[in-house]
Amino acid sequence: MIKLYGVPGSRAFRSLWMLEELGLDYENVPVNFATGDTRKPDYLKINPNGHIPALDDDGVVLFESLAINLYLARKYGKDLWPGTVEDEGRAFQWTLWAMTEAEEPLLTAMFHRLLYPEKQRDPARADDAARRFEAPLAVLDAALADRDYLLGGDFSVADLNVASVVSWTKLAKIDISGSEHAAAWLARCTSRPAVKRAQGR
Ligand SMILES: N[C@@H](CCC(=O)N[C@@H](CS)C(=O)NCC(=O)O)C(=O)O
Repeated sequence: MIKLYGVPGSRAFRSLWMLEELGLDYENVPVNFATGDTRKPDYLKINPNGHIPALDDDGVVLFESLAINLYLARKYGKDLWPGTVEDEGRAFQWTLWAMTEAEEPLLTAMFHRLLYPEKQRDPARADDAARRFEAPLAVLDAALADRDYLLGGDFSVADLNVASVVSWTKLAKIDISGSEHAAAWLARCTSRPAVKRAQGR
């Protein structure tokens, strides 16, 4: 039995989304960062970093949300895994891009506009982060100018991994409607039924 540790209101959502896309039977163990569960000794045996999500696939224990998704798509997702080595390269590229180019500015804006208590929020830091997200957003928008999805005509693990990070624009109060290709692509990805199912876990 596959076990996914983490709650939907966290980066665990990314892997819940993947599990729902794949239609796999799995148990969602609701380890919650907000209650300190992630730092308890039993959980640290599963993910010594003390973060969610973590996956246990019949003894294969993995951390890092987007790596978990690559693994799941490679192992179980005939339609979500790229059909060529070249497209695998593109899926790795976009996955690492999401983590290194997009995640930090979005997270910073989200914390300073929404998640921190009012007193701790710094509007200047939020605005700076939103500005820093403009360059990666332009890259994403250009990549989607002639295609519906990152690898071409079909939704793949590359889209899921990037969209699960870029969807933070909503909570970060960053309006991407001016980047019409990226905005339309994000709407296509996030309107998939698996997203709703993952949110409802
Ligand atoms: N790069 C990691 C980051 C995981 C992460 O930081 N998760 C947060 C929740 S969104 C967490 O577990 N925080 C609790 C803690 O660090 O104790 C991933 O994508 O899986």
